Amino acid sequence: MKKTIIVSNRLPLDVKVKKNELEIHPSVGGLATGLKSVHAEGNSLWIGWSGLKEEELTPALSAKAHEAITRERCIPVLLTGAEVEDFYFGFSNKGLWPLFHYFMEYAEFELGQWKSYQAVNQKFADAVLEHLEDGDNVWVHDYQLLLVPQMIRDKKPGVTIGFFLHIPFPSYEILRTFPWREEVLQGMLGSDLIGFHTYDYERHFLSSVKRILNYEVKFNEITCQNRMVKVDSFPMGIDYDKFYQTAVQQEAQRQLEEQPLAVPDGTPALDEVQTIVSIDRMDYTKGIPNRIRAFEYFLNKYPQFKEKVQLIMLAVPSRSNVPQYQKLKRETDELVGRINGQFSTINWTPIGYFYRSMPFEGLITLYATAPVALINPIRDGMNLVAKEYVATRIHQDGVLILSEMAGAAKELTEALLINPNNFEQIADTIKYALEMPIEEQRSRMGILQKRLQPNTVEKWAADFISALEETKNILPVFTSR
Ligand code: ADQ
Repeated sequence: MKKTIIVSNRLPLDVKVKKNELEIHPSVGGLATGLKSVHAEGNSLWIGWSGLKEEELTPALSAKAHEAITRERCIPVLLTGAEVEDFYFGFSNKGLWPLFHYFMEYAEFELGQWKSYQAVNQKFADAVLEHLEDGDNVWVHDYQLLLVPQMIRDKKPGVTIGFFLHIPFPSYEILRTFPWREEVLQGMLGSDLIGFHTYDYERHFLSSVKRILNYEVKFNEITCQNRMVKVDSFPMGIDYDKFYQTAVQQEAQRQLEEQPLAVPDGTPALDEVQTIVSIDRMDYTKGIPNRIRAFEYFLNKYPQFKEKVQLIMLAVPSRSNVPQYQKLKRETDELVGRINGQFSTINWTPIGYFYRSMPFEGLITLYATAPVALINPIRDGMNLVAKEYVATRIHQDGVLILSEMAGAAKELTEALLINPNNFEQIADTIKYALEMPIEEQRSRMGILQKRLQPNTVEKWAADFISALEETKNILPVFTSR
């Protein structure tokens, strides 16, 4: 039976060696969370890195790890310590990640790291080729593997390959500064179908292909040499029912304990401390320092909210050996410390800050108990947290404040959209959100939920795969298949 081979940098399992034993956890992050439900359907093989370095493994541990990973229908690509440094932390996370998120001043490009990026992409392509059977679809994911589609195509010209980029695709003016711009575009164009979260990213890609490679672009189709490549947007959804149903179960439990969630029946009274929640990976693209500074600005501008509102920030540790991330962590710690030191009273701490991962149940409680969510990335491909917040609002109350720089803002237009650099606007919007009458909350949230509920992550994957299948019908005109 033909299968889908999912290829992503990380597997859905994170494996570590501790005291000569293996520790296995599910991976956190948007891509892993989204594709797990696709993989659960059973007709796929997932190829990626498990988080282990070659040097850490004794033969016994290696066999154990292999057994545990393959049991989950996953194939590990093993990386050396040097590859993790140069390909992953180096080229991918110090080069491509900041560049594609418009943080040009953070982007570093080193020839040695580029060579490692090429070599590791080849390792992934080889792993795919080893497991590829006739009729299989290959679905490659994200910025760490931009060269993989063409590497596979070089060896197997007839195979059907899809590529999805989970982060923004930058405008031509940004991409043209990149030393290996032709190579990454050619790498992606090894695909039959290239997907982005939004139409804007798609447009940026098409314009770069036209201007850098001089290929013919008609609507969303690119003619490159003897093939045609289709480009489209597929906004990723979430496992809506899982979030909604867990929130329903938690509320049923609260009712048993006679502590149901308080839902305002008019304009919110603010007689208890209200929480504003934010959840992200600790990443400079997520706007964490901006959020804290904007919240400080809000407390100064509207002092009547002191002791009435608490910002709860959950930040999951991420790429913590990259210097920019260490700097961000220090800056966040200092800002939280300074503001809590300045504003706290015996009964109130303005910012509750948690630097850790959190189990799923805890995430749901956080979403469900916060009347406001403040999601203000500086740039974000999509941002699933915003969608998860909407899905847990079972009483249709609650207000989502969302950065217009998140891909999700294109769909979630009934959220209160803000520019993450405009503190005045954020402060006014927080006030507006905290005072929003319940009727307006319900009307906005109701529309958001209606839009998100049917557009699940399963549908996203199914839409992508069926568009990929479609390419088989149009391509033979151009190819030798
Ligand atoms: P991320 O940058 O990781 O994803 P996001 O889309 O918000 O960002 O997804 C984060 C996921 O991790 C969410 O499902 C969330 O529930 C989970 N998570 C976050 N913090 C957590 C915590 N403390 N504990 C447990 N779980 C936590 C990348 C892109 C995004 C894009 C996704 C999917 O950067 O723009 O939306 O891929 O394509």
